[in-house]
Amino acid sequence: MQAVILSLFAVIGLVSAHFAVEYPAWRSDSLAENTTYSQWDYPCAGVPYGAGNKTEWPLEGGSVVLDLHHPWTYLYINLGLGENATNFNISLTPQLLNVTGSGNFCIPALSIPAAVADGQEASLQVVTNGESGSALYNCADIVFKSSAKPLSGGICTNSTGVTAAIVGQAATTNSSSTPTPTPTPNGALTVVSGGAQTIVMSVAFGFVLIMVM
Ligand SMILES: *[C@@H]1O[C@H](CO)[C@@H](O)[C@H](O)[C@H]1NC(C)=O
Ligand SMILES: *[C@@H]1O[C@H](CO)[C@@H](O)[C@H](O)[C@H]1NC(C)=O
Ligand SMILES: *[C@@H]1O[C@H](CO)[C@@H](O)[C@H](O)[C@H]1NC(C)=O
Ligand SMILES: *[C@@H]1O[C@H](CO)[C@@H](O)[C@H](O)[C@H]1NC(C)=O
Ligand SMILES: *[C@@H]1O[C@H](CO)[C@@H](O)[C@H](O)[C@H]1NC(C)=O
Ligand SMILES: *[C@@H]1O[C@H](CO)[C@@H](O)[C@H](O)[C@H]1NC(C)=O
Ligand SMILES: *[C@@H]1O[C@H](CO)[C@@H](O)[C@H](O)[C@H]1NC(C)=O
Ligand SMILES: [Cu+2]
Repeated sequence: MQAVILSLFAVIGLVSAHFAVEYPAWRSDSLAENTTYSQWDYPCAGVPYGAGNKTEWPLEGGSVVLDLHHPWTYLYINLGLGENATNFNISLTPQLLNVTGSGNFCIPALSIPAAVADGQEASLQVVTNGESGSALYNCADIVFKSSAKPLSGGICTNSTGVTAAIVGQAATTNSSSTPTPTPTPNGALTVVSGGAQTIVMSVAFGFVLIMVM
């Protein structure tokens, strides 16, 4: 399988080169040809902690600017608290995004579903994947600062034709018509949370619903 991926990649070459994190500053340019970094490598493309700079990020959530190179990509962004975090177990994109188009994509302010204090060190893990399911990774190191502000205007833009949609939510339906798994009185609903994936199993209903978030 890996051989297939590698040979495909060799054919496609660097022309279809993955993605870049423009803001906050990524740990290192994982696309540079003079390194051993590879965006296929979990969790941070093989770039060691400490290789890059730390960006001050607002406590209430900051901006993320990506340069995407594929026609479309699934995107999720995870947060790991602490220095040299290896466990990126806080999802900042609870709903999987399908970003269509290549070029700049900016999320103006991602909210943080955890209590963070001024000076808290953390790392962002940006994950993209396509149809095959194989993922690409990049990390950016941040320090939460009450004085930091989200990006405004100019730097935070979406290139023409770059749009995002939440996977599984058709444009014609609204949230009240989205089916929601309901727990049964005897508690047959089990929620297993692990990393970026949440698996909801309802044994009583006789079906398994897997949501990749
Ligand atoms: C790789 O090349 C870039 C510019 O081409 C340079 O800035 C960087 O220092 C080089 N890195 C290594 C590890 O040689
Ligand atoms: C870190 O910031 C310094 C100063 O702005 C810059 O020269 C250097 O290239 C940055 N390092 C990385 C890995 O981006
Ligand atoms: C970060 O953690 C990894 C894995 O535990 C370890 O190998 C590495 O030396 C650490 N790096 C720093 C700068 O502490
Ligand atoms: C996330 O991982 C950290 C470090 O392993 C751990 O201390 C923390 O309890 C975890 N948080 C959640 C919500 O799983
Ligand atoms: C994601 O977007 C691409 C391009 O617009 C589309 O072909 C694909 O079907 C979408 N995937 C989902 C799950 O909506
Ligand atoms: C870019 O597009 C996404 C999804 O369509 C949207 O949420 C975001 O606000 C846009 N960014 C800017 C700077 O308008
Ligand atoms: C959402 O869908 C429901 C059921 O189809 C409908 O009753 C409701 O008015 C819709 N709400 C909005 C805001 O469109
Ligand atoms: Cu690529």
